Formats: sequence, structure tokens, C-alpha cells
Amino acid sequence: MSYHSLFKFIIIGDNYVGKSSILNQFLEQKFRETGLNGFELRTKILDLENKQIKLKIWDTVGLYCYNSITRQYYRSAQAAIIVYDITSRKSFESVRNWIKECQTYGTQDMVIVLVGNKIDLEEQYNINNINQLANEINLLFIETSAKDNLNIIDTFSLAAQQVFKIVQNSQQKNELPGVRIGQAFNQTQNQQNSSSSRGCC
Ligand SMILES: Nc1nc2c(ncn2[C@@H]2O[C@H](COP(=O)(O)OP(=O)(O)OP(=O)(O)O)[C@@H](O)[C@H]2O)c(=O)[nH]1
Ligand SMILES: [Mg+2]
Repeated sequence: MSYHSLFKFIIIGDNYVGKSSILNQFLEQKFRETGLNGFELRTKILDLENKQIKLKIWDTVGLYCYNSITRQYYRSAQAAIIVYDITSRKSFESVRNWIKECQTYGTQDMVIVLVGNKIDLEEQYNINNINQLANEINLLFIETSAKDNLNIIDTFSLAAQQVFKIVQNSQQKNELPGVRIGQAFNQTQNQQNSSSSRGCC
């Protein structure tokens, strides 16, 4: 399928926060109660202001012992989606570490979107200084529910919009930070496609 631009994302965050569930909801409009575990490259065409954007997204495993594997994927990613669980203070406290990982192993203009997932469990909300963190580090911030399909598409659209802006700015300066922009053609609003693969990006 033809597309206007290709963007690469990585989804990170502690174990069990719902990274794979967010991706499943985004790609397949499905939610499973049982967790999924593993590194996986997943792709989807996203419609962004009538442009077909191909997203390649690396799903990662949040356990510390997998961090060295995750680090291999930062450099090629234009955006990192950092997920925490709104019912888990520990997963929120890890956010700073995940940001540090992005700053250390990612590119300088990497877009970071902070996602507070499981908002359907609002009664167990356990985070209070989120706005402070988002302002302090100048992050984009959104709350989601993979279970109820709340703000899932918006999360990826938000990241893609920011990457698009950066690409346009660098094109004006004649720099291209590893993003391929093709000719837009055959654009239709409803052209959406999803697939999954375990191959290399
Ligand atoms: N209530 C609720 N449960 C969720 C939501 N998202 C994920 N879960 C559940 O949380 C658990 C962990 O979800 P996963 O998607 O496997 O988490 P993960 O971040 O991919 O975990 P790792 O791959 O092990 O790092 C699963 O039991 C999911 O069903 C949500 O939005 N609401
Ligand atoms: Mg997972």
C-alpha cells in the first residue's frame, strides 16, 4: 500500500502497564485480559489530516532485564510512547528512568508522549504529580484505556503529528532525521491497514 510518510515508534514502560494491549487495541480493535509478552514489530497505516502515514512500532518488554535489548531500538525511533499504569505508583516513578533512556539512546529530536493507561480503573487512581512532571520535562501527555478503547488512536495521532512537524522543519532546513517521505498518491480517508511482523525494521 502506498503511503505519504514512514515513521518509526517505540512503546516502552514498566512491565504490565498495558503496552501490548494499547497496540492491540490500536491495530486490531481488540482487548485481551491475558498479558502478551515479547518484542514485536507491528505496523499500521494511520490517517493523519488526509495523509497516509505508515507507522512501524516496536513493542517492548518492560522488565529491567530486557533493557539492553530495548536500547537497540531507540536510535531508529522518531517517537517514544512511554506508558505507565495509573493504578501503579511504581510504574509512574519509573517514567523518569524511561525518559533518561530515551535521552541517552534516542536521537536529540525524539518525540516523547507520556501515556497514563488503565483510566477505566479511575477509582484506583494512584498518581498525583503528573502535571508537574509533564510540564517540567515538556512532555506530551494523554490518558488512555486499552480496555475501553479510550484515546488510543489519539495517542498515535498525537505522536505522529509532532514527528510530522519536526520532519517538515528539518526539510525546510534541508535536514532529514532518518524519516522517509514519499509522494502522496491514492489517498483515501478510510484507507487503513494493519499487520504484524516479527522481522527487522
Ligand atoms: N483494566 C485495564 N486493564 C488493562 C488495560 N491495559 C492493559 N490491561 C491489562 O494489564 C495487563 C498487562 O497488559 P500488557 O498489555 O500485557 O502489558 P505490557 O505493558 O505489554 O507488559 P510487558 O509486555 O510484560 O512489559 C493485562 O492483564 C491486560 O489485560 C486497561 O486499559 N485497563
Ligand atoms: Mg507486552
